[in-house]
Amino acid sequence: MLLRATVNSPFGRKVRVTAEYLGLSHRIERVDADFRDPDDALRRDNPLGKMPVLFSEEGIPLYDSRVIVDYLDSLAGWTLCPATGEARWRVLQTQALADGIMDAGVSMVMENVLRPEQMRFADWLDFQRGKMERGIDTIAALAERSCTVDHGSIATACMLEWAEFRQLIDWRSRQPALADWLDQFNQLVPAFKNSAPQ
Ligand SMILES: N[C@@H](CCC(=O)N[C@@H](CS)C(=O)NCC(=O)O)C(=O)O
Repeated sequence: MLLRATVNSPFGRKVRVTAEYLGLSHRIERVDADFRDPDDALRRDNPLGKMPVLFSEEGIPLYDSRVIVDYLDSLAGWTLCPATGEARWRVLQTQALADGIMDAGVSMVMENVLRPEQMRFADWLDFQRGKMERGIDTIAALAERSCTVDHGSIATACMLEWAEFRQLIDWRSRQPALADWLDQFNQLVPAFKNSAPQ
């Protein structure tokens, strides 16, 4: 399988950590993608022009990251999300929240990186920062329950390290318990350490 994503994409990291944890990474080759380059095949493979895209074993260009991690889970026998019941919806809700925090962060990075300084919109940045702050507070409460390996915790761990890497929010001061949670996650998933943004 072919994965189009940079090493610093937090959504791409979700896929890489999931693949490694499930013992599938040897079946995946990663190739960088550039969403700013109109000639990059990314826009053909995913009309939204976003990474990650994973070419499945059947040759289907799969996106977005939630679909991809579900596909990988299917190959490995469905272990990363309970099939039914409240536990399933909690895992998927946590994943959606972590992804949403990353979406807000990506919007902030785009504003800061793509727009000339005089065109940056402070209210927009505050609007996105509010999503990150409320999201971090809620995810800290969810994470208090337990640390297990599933789609929700993988997305949460990728989100926390990426937000720190991009210096978008000081979640360690805001929700110190998340640091202990991340330590526990690191012990449960050694593959996570090896996939850090650079
Ligand atoms: N919902 C998507 C989000 C992916 C995403 O936003 N990726 C970023 C890079 S980390 C991107 O390619 N952005 C380009 C754009 O927004 O045009 C997913 O889960 O895969």
